[in-house]
Amino acid sequence: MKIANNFRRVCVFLCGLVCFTTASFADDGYDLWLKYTPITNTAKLHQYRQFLKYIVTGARTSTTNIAINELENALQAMLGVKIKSVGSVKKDGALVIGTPASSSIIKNLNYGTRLDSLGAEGYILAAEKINGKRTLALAANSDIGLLYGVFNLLRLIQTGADITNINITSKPKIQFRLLNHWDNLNGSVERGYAGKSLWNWNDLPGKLDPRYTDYARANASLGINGTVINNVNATPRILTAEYIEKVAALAKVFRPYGIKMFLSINFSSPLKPASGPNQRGGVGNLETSDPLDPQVRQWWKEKAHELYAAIPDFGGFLVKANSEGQPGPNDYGRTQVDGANMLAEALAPYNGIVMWRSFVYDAEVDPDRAKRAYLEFQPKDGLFMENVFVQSKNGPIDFQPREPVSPLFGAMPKTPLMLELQITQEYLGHSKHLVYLAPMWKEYLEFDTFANGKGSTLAGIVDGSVQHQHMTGIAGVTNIGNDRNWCGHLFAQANWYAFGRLAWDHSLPADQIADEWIPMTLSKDDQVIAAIKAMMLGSWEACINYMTPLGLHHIMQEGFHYGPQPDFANSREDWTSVYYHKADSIGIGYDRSSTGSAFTAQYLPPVRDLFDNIDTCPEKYLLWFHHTPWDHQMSSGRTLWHEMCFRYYAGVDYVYKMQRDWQSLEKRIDPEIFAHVQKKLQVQAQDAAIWRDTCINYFQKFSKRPVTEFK
Ligand code: GCW
Repeated sequence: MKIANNFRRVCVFLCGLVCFTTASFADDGYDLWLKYTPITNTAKLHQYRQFLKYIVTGARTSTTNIAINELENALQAMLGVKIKSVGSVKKDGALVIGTPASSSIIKNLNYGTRLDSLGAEGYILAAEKINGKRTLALAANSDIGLLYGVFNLLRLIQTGADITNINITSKPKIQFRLLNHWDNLNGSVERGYAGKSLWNWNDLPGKLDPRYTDYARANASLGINGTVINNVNATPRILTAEYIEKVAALAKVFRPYGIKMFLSINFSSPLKPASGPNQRGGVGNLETSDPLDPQVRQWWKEKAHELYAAIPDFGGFLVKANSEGQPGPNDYGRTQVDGANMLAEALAPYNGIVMWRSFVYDAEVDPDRAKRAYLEFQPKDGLFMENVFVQSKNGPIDFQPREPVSPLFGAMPKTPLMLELQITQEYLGHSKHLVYLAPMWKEYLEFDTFANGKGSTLAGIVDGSVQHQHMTGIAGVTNIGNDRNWCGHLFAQANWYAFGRLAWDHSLPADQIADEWIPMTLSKDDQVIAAIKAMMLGSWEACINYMTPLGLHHIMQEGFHYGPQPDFANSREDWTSVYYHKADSIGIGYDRSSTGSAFTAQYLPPVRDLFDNIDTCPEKYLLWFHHTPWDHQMSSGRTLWHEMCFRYYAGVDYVYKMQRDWQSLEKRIDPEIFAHVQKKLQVQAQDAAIWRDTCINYFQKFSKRPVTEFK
């Protein structure tokens, strides 16, 4: 990124010479939210210069070197002055950075219990008087904590915060904050819409793309502390000696940024090539991968040993088993618990963890797909080893534009559940649609499960406060690829950003996260910020409206999951669209109430009763839980059919409004970014209208009621 910055500076200079203009430079989006543009507010500039005249550090390590370099570069870019590192506090304006162990100045501040309670990753950032001099102190228990503190300080400066009397204590609410890549070893990315995989497997381990460092740096700036670099539909090859060496090279790049390496594994790995049930091929020498077979267990133990020899701080395994054709313990008549515990046993000596996914939907378990994961997993509560997470998607189906929260959360008090969110917009317009996902994640996180009485939010389940879990975790299926701007759509960067920020602190409001991201990425002009924030905040609801309003779901194009295909038919019933919407002459929606599939019974009261009754079910979930008559009265006074029409039109109109609002910012946004987003919005507008028209025309065949165009 430094190179990109320098390159840009040259471009700015040349552009200034040629055009005699102070207009902004062309921005290709590579620098994400770490642009460090000059502070133009003179009062703030003065304040920051007063407080940040020089840096005082203790003993240096690779991580503190990163932190100090980041500070020096960023402060020079933003404040226009060179900030030096010196040994002691002699005059006003020192930024003192250290742990009690590395810095005697920090130690003498006697933060004591305040620091103790921050764990390994938290930090204190406070205005202090040291030797009678005005000082800013950044203290942590570890170098990684210092790095996080540095990034926070730089965020505060980028967003124009007043730091005069600053006194911040911050620590992550969730322990494991991971990205999940669905990257294949051939360079493709499952559900990836930003180019190819970042990992150049052919060049590893010898050649390290500088982009790996930029990736680690961007994640560290958010507090993300681990990454699963390969697809859950995993090839056994990732566990060969050849690939372990490549993975170790990446792990080495990530390590000083506090990012731990994790891998998705294939359950058939111990098999010899093309053997066992269904002629599955592994990379071992065994005839079976039965988790209760002693040879198989030994194979995994040896593999763990080999992995930890190469990557001493390796994090653990993510596993998709007996799901969508992936192998698993069921192939041998064993349970998911048998499979998870075998791996957990192999990793336990090294403090590694297993993230065992609950994304299973075997049709034999129940006709209603929404019920299946709960039915398979909930009875297993308490049977998993201590170092096993059950990793569950936020909803019971599959990352739909909106889902009720999966009833598994709260129903497995003896098992740590890792929440899996999807940052990549598989069902929300890929990298073509501007959809800001923070409001969606907030809706999920704030959902009250009532698992331990009122206030048992999903966030509280995930952070362990409700059911007192000994380990906690959250994962985001990433939207990163090798596109120059990382995420395909410039605004998709906001989703990466928001995921990281919420993983650190799920109590942050969605609008506050936008308030951080916009000035760091697009503009520091208050009016521009307000306009863009308004666009972002309504964009998720709009997307729901033009795709799947009122609790509709899974009516996307088969496989592709982009456009609408409400008439999709298939021999596998739970893959058809009709299975999900159940439109007929009477009405539309899946009856999951006690008169139907009784999925509602998986929730705890009062949620169960709220969802079960069509009169109390929130309208946003209506068609998820109830087959609802076309003339059902909605709270708006409209009938269901008219409300559907209204929503489909409102959703598309919102996109038109975003187009107009963006257009009005033309002169105030970097021209390259402006044109990029303008083009994306055009596509979104066209495709949103296709969604609306296809769905309304299709559903009208059942409703047989006139279409009202709400304009
Ligand atoms: O949503 C579905 C996707 C698959 C994905 C699967 C999963 C990685 O369509 O592409 O596979 O979920 O989460 O395992």
